[in-house]
Amino acid sequence: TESGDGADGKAAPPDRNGKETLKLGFAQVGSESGWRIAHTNSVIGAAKDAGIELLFRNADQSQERQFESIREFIRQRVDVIAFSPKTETGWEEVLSEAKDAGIPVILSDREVKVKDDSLWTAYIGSDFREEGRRAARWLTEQADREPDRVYRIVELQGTPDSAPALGRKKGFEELIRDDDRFAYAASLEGDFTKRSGKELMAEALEKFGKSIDVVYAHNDDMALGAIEAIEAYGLKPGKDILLISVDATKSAMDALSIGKLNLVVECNPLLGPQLMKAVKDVSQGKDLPMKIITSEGVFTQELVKQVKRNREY
Ligand code: GYE
Repeated sequence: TESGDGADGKAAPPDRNGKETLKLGFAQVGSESGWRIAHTNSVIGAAKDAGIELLFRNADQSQERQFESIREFIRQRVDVIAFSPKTETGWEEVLSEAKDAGIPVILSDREVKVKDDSLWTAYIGSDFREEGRRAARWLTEQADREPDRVYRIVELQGTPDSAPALGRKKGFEELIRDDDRFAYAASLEGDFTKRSGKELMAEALEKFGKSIDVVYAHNDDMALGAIEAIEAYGLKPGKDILLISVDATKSAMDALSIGKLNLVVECNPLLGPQLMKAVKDVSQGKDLPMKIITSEGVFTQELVKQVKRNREY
């Protein structure tokens, strides 16, 4: 029709003919971890490669700031908004505003829990619950080799109410809950930083000392902090206490290769290229799958020797 409206009354997707540059607003959660830095670099690099104009804001782990950035993107009339939600909950209002403005929202690496799933268009990231199961699966295999032993676990959780912390906890528990070879000494709330891992581990050691057998950290940075606390306490990480972490950043792979970590579950931060493809697709009116899940594995001390050391992140 002359007005450019579709027959169903909905606005037709803009015909860009490559003339206009797509504008993407990205509200990053923070710079809390090595994973996050790699993710940020991937998003910025991929936008450049794809010729997409990127408005990038970093919220420093504040949900309020993410709200502000999303509202700023709406005012600036970006074509697509993407963000990495700090927590699962609390997004109804701001995402409704984006929907009312007709701006599609893509979730990069963390999911939200909202009553109305039409508030977001697609999720690109990992299956966190499966990551938790992978961590527990390895632990149960270790336990199978040493019958009659009980493993007392300290869990270092990521940011409260964040999708990765919830999923990694749930998946892990699923496998060990009904197995009396495993018991929690403590499950402590951290925030994915090395600092929180070190502080929480120091506290746990004060309380439980040598009775701790395993540390399950929801990310590498917290595990690396825990390693420092364990060493400061006079114990050997990876030997006196087994350590499991998630992400597989370079510094964790190094710790794994010298025996200070025992298992690293992979979580891929290089999500920029997939995001840019999704931004283009959605702007052309193409349907996107609701969930685009990254395929990942695990690294043991044996395996890490075989993988290339020149990791990108
Ligand atoms: O595992 C952690 C980061 O959301 C998957 O956030 C991401 C997590 C990642 O701070 O290191």
